[in-house]
Amino acid sequence: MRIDVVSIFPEYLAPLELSLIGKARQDGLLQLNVHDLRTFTTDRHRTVDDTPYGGGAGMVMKPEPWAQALAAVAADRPGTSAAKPVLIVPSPAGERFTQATAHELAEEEQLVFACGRYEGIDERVMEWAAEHFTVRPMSLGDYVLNGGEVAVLAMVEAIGRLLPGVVGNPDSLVEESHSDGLLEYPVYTKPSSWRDRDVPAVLLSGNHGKIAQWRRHEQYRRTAERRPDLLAGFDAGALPRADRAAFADLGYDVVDGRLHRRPDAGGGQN
Ligand code: JEB
Repeated sequence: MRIDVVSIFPEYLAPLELSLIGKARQDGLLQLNVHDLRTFTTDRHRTVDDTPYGGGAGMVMKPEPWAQALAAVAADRPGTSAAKPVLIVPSPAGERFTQATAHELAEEEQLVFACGRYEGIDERVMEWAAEHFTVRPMSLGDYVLNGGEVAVLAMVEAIGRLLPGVVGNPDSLVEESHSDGLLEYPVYTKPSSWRDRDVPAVLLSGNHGKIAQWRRHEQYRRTAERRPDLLAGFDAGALPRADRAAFADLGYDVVDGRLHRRPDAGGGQN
């Protein structure tokens, strides 16, 4: 896979040289190029921003440097690729970036990330870019960042670790894909007793069936407590009796294969 990132703060992308992604680059699995948007300006002050039409706070990124940068990246393609590269534009107004998005994008040959700053990029850039790219405005989540760089670090790491050969131990990817959309179970390591706190005895029992069930029930408990929204999509159609009982203890009943919060259930949530 080839990834190009355009930013006015190329140094911000330095972490991509490290760790997993840096290793993938060294191993030739990932070709990553970071471009400084200011090198595509033509004025003496290398201007990338201007005041917003219609008024309002802050500045907006000018379109022409972006068109120059993106045209240069689009022209410099690996061979005669059929598909357009995907242009990902981090934005608080984008579609939510999820694990499913990461899997989709990991199948692409070339990804280009356009890191905005200020109040964002002149909207006409996204319209123009659709001639050369599949344009995807994407948001990391519902909070406000100062620019696209931090979002790109997160997205590139999420995508990069899915590329064949990048994650050292593919077992961890297999376990993830079996995770049913629930939160993960808690993990422990040695020593078995630490500052008067013991690892749950079941994990030392050697009973693999009981361990698997305990972990599943911990997933249910955590998800009900921290992310009850995830339980609406959970397939409870073929749950063992002990698992239905675990959900009943958490205040959830199974109706037609779906979990429903019992109206009279206590336990903190509204
Ligand atoms: C991404 C960005 C800004 C309004 C206010 C502030 C370019 N989840 C996310 N939150 N914020 C961003 C994001 C993602 N992905 C994000 C790109 C830019 C914020 N800003 C600041 C823009 N509009 C500028």
